[in-house]
Amino acid sequence: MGTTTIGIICIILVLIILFQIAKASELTSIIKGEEEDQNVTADQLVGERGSPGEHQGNGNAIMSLIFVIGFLVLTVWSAWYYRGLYLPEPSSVHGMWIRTMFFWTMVATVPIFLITNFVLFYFAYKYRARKGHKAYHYAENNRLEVVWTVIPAIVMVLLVFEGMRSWLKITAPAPEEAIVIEATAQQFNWTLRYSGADNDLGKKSVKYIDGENTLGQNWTDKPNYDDFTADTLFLPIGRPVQIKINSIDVLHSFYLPHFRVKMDAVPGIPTQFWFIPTKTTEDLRKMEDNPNFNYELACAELCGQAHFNMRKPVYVGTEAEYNAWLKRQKPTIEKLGGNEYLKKFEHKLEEIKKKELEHKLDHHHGHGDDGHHADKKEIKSKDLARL
Ligand SMILES: [Cu+2]
Repeated sequence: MGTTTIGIICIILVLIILFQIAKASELTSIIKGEEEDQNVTADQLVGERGSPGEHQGNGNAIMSLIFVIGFLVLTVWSAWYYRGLYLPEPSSVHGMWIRTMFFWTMVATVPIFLITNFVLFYFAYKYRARKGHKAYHYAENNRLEVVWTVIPAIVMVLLVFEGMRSWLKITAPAPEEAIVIEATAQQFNWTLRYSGADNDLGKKSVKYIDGENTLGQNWTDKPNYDDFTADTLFLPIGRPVQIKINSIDVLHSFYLPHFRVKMDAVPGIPTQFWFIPTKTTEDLRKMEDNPNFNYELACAELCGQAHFNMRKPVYVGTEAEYNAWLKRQKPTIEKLGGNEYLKKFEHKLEEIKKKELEHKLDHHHGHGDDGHHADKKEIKSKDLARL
């Protein structure tokens, strides 16, 4: 979906809003005719409620004023008090776009939030029931309604438009030269598989998963030979990285908070995300004035009892550091035992094929009508033989 398409959709939505306003103001002018002489005095209200007196009205009014002032002051204060816990400036290219979007969303919404919440409670205080005060019945003001509908509608459309534009850039296909890494989620661990020198991940299937072959790699597929798994998500600065995300049990979420990367890991539906790291771990250590700082990969989906434990260290280094690290990594096939293991795997493949064939035959035999008839006939002939 291109930018033009989104633009057209936005215009259509604005037109629908304007049409709804026109219809609503038409309806209110009809109702208006039936709503005259409904002004009520505070005295009448007090009388109807059985004279609770002015005290209760005052008490509630003052409480709501205290509540809203306390609430707004605490909101602002807590945002300031916890400022040290906020994430540092994003360490990725698209992270900066997301930050800019957050900034403008806050500019558009925070003042409105503060003003409307204050006014809501302040008016409850200001217009409390008092003896001798007559409530002024103010039914409608079309111009005012148009203003407070159209302005927020335009602001919202602009925010959504910018959001969609960024989202399309972020989720666009990864560049050819991107380093391809696979992240497999399971309770409660991430397995990171690098695609190796060919930058191509070998095929895998749940059929092949066992104690040794934990990802279920298909060892007849050559691109698997140079694939390796790593305990750290090691990335070079400035290079695009594509993460192919999948899960072998429940829902998880691949989350790199400092890079503003977050994507669900869904069993059966592979997802992906690509990004460019812009700050090394060393940069962050200096920025945060913390020599022990480390980036982190976390699971952001409450996936079970040890969900909190589902994390991996992330390290962003220079290109030279990355190459040196690559040299130290051993392909999975080597760790499994090389050719010896490949022979074992071939054997396993044959067994799997045999089982599949047996299963197919079983299936055919058990459910086919002919099978049943044949069984019955056999029994009958045996019985006859006995007689
Ligand atoms: Cu998880």
